[in-house]
Amino acid sequence: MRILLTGGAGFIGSHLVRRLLKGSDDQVVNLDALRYSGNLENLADVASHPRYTFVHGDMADAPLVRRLLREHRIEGVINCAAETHVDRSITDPLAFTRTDVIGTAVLLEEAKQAGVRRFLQVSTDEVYGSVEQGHSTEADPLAPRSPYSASKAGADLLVQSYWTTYQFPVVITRGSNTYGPNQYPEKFIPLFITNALDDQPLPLYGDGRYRRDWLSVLDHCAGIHHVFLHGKPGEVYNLGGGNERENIDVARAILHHLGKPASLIRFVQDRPGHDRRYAVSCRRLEALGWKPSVPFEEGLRDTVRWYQSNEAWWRKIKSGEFAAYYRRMYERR
Ligand code: NAD
Ligand code: TDX
Repeated sequence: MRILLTGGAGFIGSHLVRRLLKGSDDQVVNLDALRYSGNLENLADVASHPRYTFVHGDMADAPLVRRLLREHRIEGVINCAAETHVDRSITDPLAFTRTDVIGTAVLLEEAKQAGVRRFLQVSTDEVYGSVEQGHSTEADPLAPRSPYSASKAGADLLVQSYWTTYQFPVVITRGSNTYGPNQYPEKFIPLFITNALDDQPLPLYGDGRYRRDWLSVLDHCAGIHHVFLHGKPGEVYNLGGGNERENIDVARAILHHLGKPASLIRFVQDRPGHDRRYAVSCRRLEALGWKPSVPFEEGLRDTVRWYQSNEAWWRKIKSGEFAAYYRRMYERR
């Protein structure tokens, strides 16, 4: 299939490009605005692949999207691009409305007008809000609580409305917290690994007992690909790792893998509106034939090793824009 993927230079997107190119005859056009987390080094190994094209641009740019859909005779769209970090959404919420809501709206409308056969929206379990007990199912109401998750929920509602109103064949995946190589080090796991490697404090928010369900990026991409190929039009699919852990336990495991002391853990001021727990039921996607395959302990150990062996990748990031961000976010905590 000829696929337009947005956000392919980011963390999940770059793994997805590699997955789509492997073992199929898909053509992949990657449209990425190269915002702070977009990094072409993530794709160095596939840059000259004959079935891959990179386009530097914004998915909210309607004429550009229209031209790409036409010139490449695109049959399927996967929307992976977004502003993705909850802490940044607290200090700069409008950037999230612009990209996650307006950007998705433009892409969706252009894809419909071009007669695209498949549109997959990469969403998140955060749209269900904080889940005190049990597991969210796809039928649960959306109850987002941060500007990030509210923007993602807005996009989901728009995408679903295109099925209801136009029978435009959309599918949505709602993935849980994802980890693995090439994740921008603002996120919890890569931040804690790289800080620990430098013997810097690990800033644990609040009491550290918030719970997340960790999903390997390989499993996340396999799930997205599976839904893209086999999902029922108009349907939403939750995608979780089945690895629910308290943050403090993940922090301890990272320190253990690196042989660093627990004294590096620093309890800091909590994130405003911090969601206590996310947990999704994946029965629907399992019935469709997907299940996660990477045990968390193995996946975390391999991720720690990747950051240990790829210092040049993250060192460059942490000494650039990130350094000012880190001071802004953490010095006052
Ligand atoms: P990321 O921040 O690493 O990558 C986002 C990419 O989108 C970057 O390459 C960036 O340059 C690009 N981008 C941003 N705005 C753009 C625009 N207007 N036009 C084109 N490209 C643009 O994010 P990620 O963690 O890889 O997340 C990818 C997707 O998966 C997002 O939709 C996110 O909401 C979703 N998701 C992420 C997680 C997670 O834990 N990381 C979990 C569930 C869902
Ligand atoms: O410095 C930190 N200290 C800390 O205790 C950071 C950055 C995070 N945390 C906590 C907050 C969360 O409870 O760790 C947990 C994970 O935090 P993040 O990595 O920021 O992820 P989260 O807020 O759960 O959102 C992530 O999962 C769903 C992604 O960033 C989203 O893009 C995705 O949709």
